[in-house]
Amino acid sequence: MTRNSILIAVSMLGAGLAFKATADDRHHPQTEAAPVAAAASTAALTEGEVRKIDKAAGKVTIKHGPMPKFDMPAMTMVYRAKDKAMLDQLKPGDKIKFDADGVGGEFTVLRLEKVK
Ligand SMILES: [Cu+2]
Repeated sequence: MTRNSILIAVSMLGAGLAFKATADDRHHPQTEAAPVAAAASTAALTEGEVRKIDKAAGKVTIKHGPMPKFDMPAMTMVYRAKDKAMLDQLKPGDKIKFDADGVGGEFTVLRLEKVK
């Protein structure tokens, strides 16, 4: 379900971009890279489920879907929270979407939102 919805979102973006590129091409051929970057950041949000929270350590265990950015398959792993306050609103079992990156050698959640 995760993979399919990402694929659908990406192909919809692709269709939109193709249309835009065609319309703008003659005047601004050098701007093509900008929409691609926007698409990448949209696709970077990964779906996951909170398994465990360690507020004292600022860590959260997330069962997440595939993360193409890290060439990572679906798995359960521990992330550091960029900001410990991010963990206040979470409890085990919550469904989330999040963005993560390697910060100081640790996988770190930069941003997350609960999925209703
Ligand atoms: Cu992982």
